[in-house]
Order: sequence, then C-alpha cells, then structure tokens
Amino acid sequence: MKIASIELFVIQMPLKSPFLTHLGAVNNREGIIVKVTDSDGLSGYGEGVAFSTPWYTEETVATSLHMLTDILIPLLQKHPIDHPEEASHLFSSIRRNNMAKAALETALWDLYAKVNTKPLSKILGGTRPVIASGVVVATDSTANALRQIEQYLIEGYQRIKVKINPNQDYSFLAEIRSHYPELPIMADANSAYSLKDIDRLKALDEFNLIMIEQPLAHDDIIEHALLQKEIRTPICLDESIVTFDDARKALEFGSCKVINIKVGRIGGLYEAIRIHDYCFEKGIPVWCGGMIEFGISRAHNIALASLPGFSIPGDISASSRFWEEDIISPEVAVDNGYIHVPLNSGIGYELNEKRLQEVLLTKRSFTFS
Ligand code: OSB
Ligand code: MG
Repeated sequence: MKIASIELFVIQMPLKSPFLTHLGAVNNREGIIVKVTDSDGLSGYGEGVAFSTPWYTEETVATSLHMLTDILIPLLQKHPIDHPEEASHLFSSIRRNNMAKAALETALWDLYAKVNTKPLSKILGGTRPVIASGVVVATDSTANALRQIEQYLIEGYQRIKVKINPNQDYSFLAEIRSHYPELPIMADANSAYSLKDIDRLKALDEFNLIMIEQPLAHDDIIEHALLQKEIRTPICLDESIVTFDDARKALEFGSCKVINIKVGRIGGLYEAIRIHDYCFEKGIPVWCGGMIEFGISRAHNIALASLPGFSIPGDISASSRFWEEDIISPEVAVDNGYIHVPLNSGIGYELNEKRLQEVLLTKRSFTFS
C-alpha cells in the first residue's frame, strides 16, 4: 500500500432524538472521519467512534485525535505496510486506545479492498448477501418505549433492544412483553447492576429475553461468570471485551454465552475477525454492536456482519434511525428487516462531500513521503 496522504475530519451532528441510558444522554454526536489516499488517488475511509466524553469507554474524540495525530499516523509514516493486518500488529506496540486504532485500521481495510476491486465483505470473509437488522430503544419512559417499538416494527426491524437499569426493568419489560409476547427482545444494562441485584436479575428470566447485555461492571468477567450460573437468560458481554484474549477468557470462565463485537471497542477489523473465528469454531453466537455511528462505521459493520458467525441481528440500523441526513451516499437502508451487503468495491458507499462540509468542525492533513 503506497499511502500518499491522510486527512482527519472532525464532524458533529444532532441526533433526531436524545439517546438515553442510566449513564446519561447523547444529544449531539461528534466523530472523526479518516480518509487515507494512496499514490493512485484511491481513498479508503474509517470512522473514530469515541464519544465527546468518556462515559462508555475511557477514550474521547480529543484523545483519539491526539493518538492519531501524534502516535498512530507517525508510526505508519515510519513503517510502510503492504496489508491492513500489519497495521494491527504495528499498533499493538501502543497500549489500548482501541477506537483511535480502529479509525485508522478500518480506513486501511477499505483502501485495500478498493485497490483489489473487491467488496470489503468479501475481503473479510463474508458470506451473507443480506444482514438482519436490529434497533435500540433508549428512553426513560415505558410510553415512549412502546411508541418507538411500534414505529420500528413498522419499519421492519427484526429485533428490539431496550436499555434497562434498576429503576427501569421488571415492570418496564412486563409492559412491553404484554404488548409483544413473541417479539425477539434483548436488554442492555450498560453495567447498571452489581451482584447484590442477583434476585432482581433472576426475576427477568420470565421475559424470555434473547439475552441480557453487560449487567455487571464494565471491566468484569469474574462476577459475570457467577451471575450466569444463577440466571437462565444468556449473558452477552459488550464493555468487558476489548481484546481477543478477553473474549477467550470470558468463554473459558463461562462469563457469557454471546459476544457483542464492536470494531472500535476492540481496535479494528483484524481483532474482530479473530474473535469471530474463535467464537464460530466454539459455536458461540456473535452480533455486531452499534455506537450511534455515522455511515462510514455503519458500512464497516455491514461488511463485518456478513461473516457466517454473525447469527443474531445486531445493532445495525438504517442511517435514518439517528440522522436527518447521513454522510454517505446512498444512505444505509433497511428493506423488509434486512440490509443488503454492497457488491461494489471497498465499503460500497460513497462519502457525501456536501453533507461532510455541512457538519465539519475541523480538518487535519498529513502527507507521506
Ligand atoms: O452499549 O451497546 C451499547 C450506543 C452507544 C454506546 C454503547 C451502546 C450503544 C448502543 C447501540 O446500545 C446504539 C446503536 O448504535 O444502535
Ligand atoms: Mg451494550
């Protein structure tokens, strides 16, 4: 890969409606779009998915910009690579900062696929022509949740995820279940509980949730294993899995029965494929998580979710779930509950330059010699 330049675009867009969890509200989304251009003028795109503040992981837009500007891009300038897998090895000398790494690594995968004129999904080993689409309801009232679920089911989503916490769990889920006895529902707690809440969590077994995501601490795998022995509902880990080894240990300990793979959280597509392959071999289902992302990251998620082990609908919704207008063209669309995996080369979506300019905050450029 002969890289000629890298550009970083920091953008900001308001959400259509606030995304509420017990950890706070997201009203405005800042993000970083990475554009890597080679000496033939081909460009690959990636997206930094850290939030403005460190509520979900320790990274932020500002720390990602620092890592990209002062560490990761200079590293790539010093060590040219031939394949995106080498970027993952190169970046392993840097501790954590996974979202910053993934922003650049995913752009290199897109560029590599375009150089080889193949869809990114095929480069990654994808086999599915379409992926099943799920959506997240993140609100603090039962009435709002019911209204949103009704609308999302009309739009064709196949699976609903709701955010829960000790102030919004049993009666909230009972009300939703009474309206939708057969609907595939899962609940995401984003670490709202501790082992003291074991009876509360046991009580949720009666709702036949397809899983409960990250009930306990963001960095725990020990207590999740104790909890999984006490509840029938499968536990899915999100925040706790930041490396391949975390996934391996969590499965060895029995801390979960399902894994949410988020490319940003684990540092890129290479690590995502490793976790996928390991789980696939062991018969552990995985699904692709979401980060309230813009179209570039959404496109990478679609390519990844085309791999055979992604057997559960993920949090990959249409561009219109969050945005009045996304930064890609065409936008991601859900058709009868499915998203079509693009057949053109790379991520298969173009950057919408006009929309990018409208939402642009700052830009940085780097040249390679
Ligand atoms: O815990 O899965 C999560 C969004 C931001 C941060 C963390 C999480 C989420 C979601 C997915 O629940 C939202 C989406 O992009 O659809
Ligand atoms: Mg989650």
